[in-house]
Amino acid sequence: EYQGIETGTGKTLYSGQVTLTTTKSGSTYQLTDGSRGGHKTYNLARKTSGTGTLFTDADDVWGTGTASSSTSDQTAAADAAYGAQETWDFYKSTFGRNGIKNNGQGAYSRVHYGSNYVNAFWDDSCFCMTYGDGSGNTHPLTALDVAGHEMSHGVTSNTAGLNYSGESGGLNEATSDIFGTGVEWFANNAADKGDYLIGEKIDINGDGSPLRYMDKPSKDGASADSWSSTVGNKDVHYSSGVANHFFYLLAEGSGAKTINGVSYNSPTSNGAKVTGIGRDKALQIWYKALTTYMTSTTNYKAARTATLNAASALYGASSAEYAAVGAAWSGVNVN
Ligand code: ASN
Ligand code: ZN
Ligand code: CA
Repeated sequence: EYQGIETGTGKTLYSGQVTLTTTKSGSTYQLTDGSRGGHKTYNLARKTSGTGTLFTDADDVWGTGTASSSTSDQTAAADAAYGAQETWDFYKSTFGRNGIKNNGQGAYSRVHYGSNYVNAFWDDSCFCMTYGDGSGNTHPLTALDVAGHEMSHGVTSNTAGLNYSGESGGLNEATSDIFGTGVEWFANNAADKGDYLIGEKIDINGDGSPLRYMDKPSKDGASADSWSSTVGNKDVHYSSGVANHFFYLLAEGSGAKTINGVSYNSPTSNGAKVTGIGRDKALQIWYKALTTYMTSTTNYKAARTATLNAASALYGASSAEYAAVGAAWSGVNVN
């Protein structure tokens, strides 16, 4: 009998079969990731408070790959653990960031929150994220981009600290969509390929449409494609559209294209053409802006300055990357 880091198998709902880092204690496996700050996955079994019960298992195979309304269901846990694992690895390998606080500390996840709860959320006070099971308790909100989105709220809290209202709130939400999408691309999972859609796997609308579109945010019927003086009055999940659209334009450029089988068409508000610099550079610019130049009160105008400063520091003020940042913001009416 020994206690150590193990490699288990997750049979997830959204990401197929994956490997999960687990811990062996005696003859029982725990859903504790000893190689990523000790991140643990707990079962709330429909309660709405407390930490819940740590998932344990006899054979280190977690879940069945099928949605279940059982409160002991491991499948949602496998998705949540995988999302936390990929998010940790995304931040580490893309930015050299060692966990949400950059101090090596793992967070924890709680699944099966409440009954028919159609949301997921990050909470700074517990340093944890929580997932509902969706409608009918069989559509857990545990997809990869959602996990990356929620954990990125923790990163924002521990860096720029963007206030969660007005334009800074839209920037806070967009940061979570940008890095949530970054996690999805990073994971390179055959069952959940990278895209610029948010929450496409959870089918929250019941018609296969995603929660949000980064190429043309207004496709959701509520988000802003570009800045206006009243954009800060919108819900933060809709004012985020300006920055999500900026990020898409910066990474991929304006116009129509198809990536991984998904068609995008991203017009600019000024009609000017934007040439993308690629996702990797766009992510580096946003991360440097978030962690170095943005503050709790950064608005869209200041975000333009912050990202230009980031591009200048990373690539130089006369670089194509710097020019693309300016062009992408102008393409969403942030001048
Ligand atoms: N899923 C939502 C979010 O991350 C939760 C909320 O609105 N509190 O923003
Ligand atoms: Zn959010
Ligand atoms: Ca997605």
